[in-house]
Amino acid sequence: MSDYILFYAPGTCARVPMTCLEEAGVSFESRVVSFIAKEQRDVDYLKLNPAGKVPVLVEDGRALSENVAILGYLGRRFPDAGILPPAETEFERCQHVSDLAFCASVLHPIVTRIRIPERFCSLDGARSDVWKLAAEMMIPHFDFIDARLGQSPWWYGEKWAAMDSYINWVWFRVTGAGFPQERYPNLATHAERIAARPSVQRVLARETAGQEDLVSRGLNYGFQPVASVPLD
Ligand SMILES: N[C@@H](CCC(=O)N[C@@H](CS)C(=O)NCC(=O)O)C(=O)O
Repeated sequence: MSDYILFYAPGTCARVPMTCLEEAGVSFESRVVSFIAKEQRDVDYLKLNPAGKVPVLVEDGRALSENVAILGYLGRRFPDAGILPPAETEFERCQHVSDLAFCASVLHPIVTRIRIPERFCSLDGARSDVWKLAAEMMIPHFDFIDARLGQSPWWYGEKWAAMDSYINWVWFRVTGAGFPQERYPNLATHAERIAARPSVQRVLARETAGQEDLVSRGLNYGFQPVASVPLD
């Protein structure tokens, strides 16, 4: 019997808390949610998270949603896992929350527009407009992140933290949707460091198993990339 259940879908932002659970070395069950079958809108799932989103972390029958809350909880619950960096003061702790919220509230909505622009337009041919506007919105954020990652291997210096996996998920998602990588060498080498972590390899194996389960049930999520649009 696992201590935790994590509801996730392959490739989604649930990869970040899943990585933290692996880094903490705790036993957890990962339960795949099919977006094609709209399982995130099932009555029972909405009882766990009324927003109908992954991730959801279940502990002792209680559900926690929203990455900032889940990552903050896991960071405090497993202080030796390095999920959150050390903080001397309440102000520093809140700065770390602010970093995670930057990923969740600023970057993630841009990711969604780049990945699934059709959710934000109805006119034929407007997908590429939404993609382009969102990609241009991402540029100053990536400029800032890339410059910071040029100063040290990880976001907070010499050690991995959840923030690194969150940034890497954003990078993985948008570069997988045609966002150009060339301007961001530090994000690219950071991605190589992330991929080398045993925790991440275990997460990818779980995602692959989940993906195979979806495919076997005829529930593969068919991603439709936008044809390449030059950025200004
Ligand atoms: N603010 C939420 C965002 C979660 C979210 O948007 N999850 C996406 C996957 S990356 C999702 O579940 N999408 C399903 C849907 O919108 O129907 C968090 O940080 O946990």
